[in-house]
Amino acid sequence: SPAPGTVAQAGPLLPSLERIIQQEYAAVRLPDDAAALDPADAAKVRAVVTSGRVGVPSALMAALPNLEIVTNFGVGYDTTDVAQAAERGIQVTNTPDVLTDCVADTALGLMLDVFRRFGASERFLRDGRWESGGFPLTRRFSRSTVGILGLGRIGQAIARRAAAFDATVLYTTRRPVESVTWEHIPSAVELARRSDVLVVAVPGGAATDGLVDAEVLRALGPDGFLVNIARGSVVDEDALIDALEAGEIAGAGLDVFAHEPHVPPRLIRDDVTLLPHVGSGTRETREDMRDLTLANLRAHLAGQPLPTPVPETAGLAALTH
Ligand code: 8YV
Repeated sequence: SPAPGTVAQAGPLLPSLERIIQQEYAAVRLPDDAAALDPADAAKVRAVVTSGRVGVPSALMAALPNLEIVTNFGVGYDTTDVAQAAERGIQVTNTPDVLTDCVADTALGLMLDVFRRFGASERFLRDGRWESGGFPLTRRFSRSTVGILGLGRIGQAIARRAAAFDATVLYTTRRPVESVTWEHIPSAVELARRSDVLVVAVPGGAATDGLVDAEVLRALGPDGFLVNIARGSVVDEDALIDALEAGEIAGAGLDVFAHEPHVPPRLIRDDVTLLPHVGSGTRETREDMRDLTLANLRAHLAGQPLPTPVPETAGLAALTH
């Protein structure tokens, strides 16, 4: 096994993952502030295990001169500086596929809840309000039009589930996806205009920052819902609050926020379903994510091909070895 200090941990991890990397590799936890890193310790680090919550941002990566790989627990890796990684020949891996079902299930749960208001109606019952009258009528989800922004693995899994509810599925991506029959809509504004619910399923990062802005929300309209299971950064959160307060959209279902774990108090409304970023949070999926994170780490340390490198660094192995 590699010398102590070779494998390091950035940010908190699933407890069983932390335990395994401590036992197998004597992994050390890096300080949250890159400036606090001891240069001798930093020079030992060849692999960092992290999650989307913390990642390996520019300053931390720059402080690790011998870094070879970042194994990210999570499919999203927008917190890791992949541009610097690609530049320096550092591999980055993530955990695609294993969490697709649970994240898509979460999207469906949020969609059903914003249309049918199960959470709000349960609060109504618990508050003892049923005795004085029934809950107001809600909206039908089956046979609605579901617009999906981004049609990767998770977007497609959401589309298949929505299709089982006899929904009309539309999607927006930069280029139409060849292998699907759902209708491609070239712009997010047009997608929003045509949809009863707009579901955000694009990766986070600079390319999608603020993609769902005031104009998209206005296009969604007073009968339209927004669901976000991707990254809070994709939605202009202030514009969303304004749209909700002005009645420009009907409601929202959110698993992700711009500044987690901070949730703006003005978002805590009866027409918004709020979840504390639990999309992938089942025992089964988190264990699969842990195992895939470890499989990438072990493959790298054994000089084997990586199971799930991210596209930005996938070609590097061939170039540098
Ligand atoms: C994780 C996620 O909970 O996979 C992702 O991109 O957002 C979630 O599955 C998160 O990355 C863990 O911190």
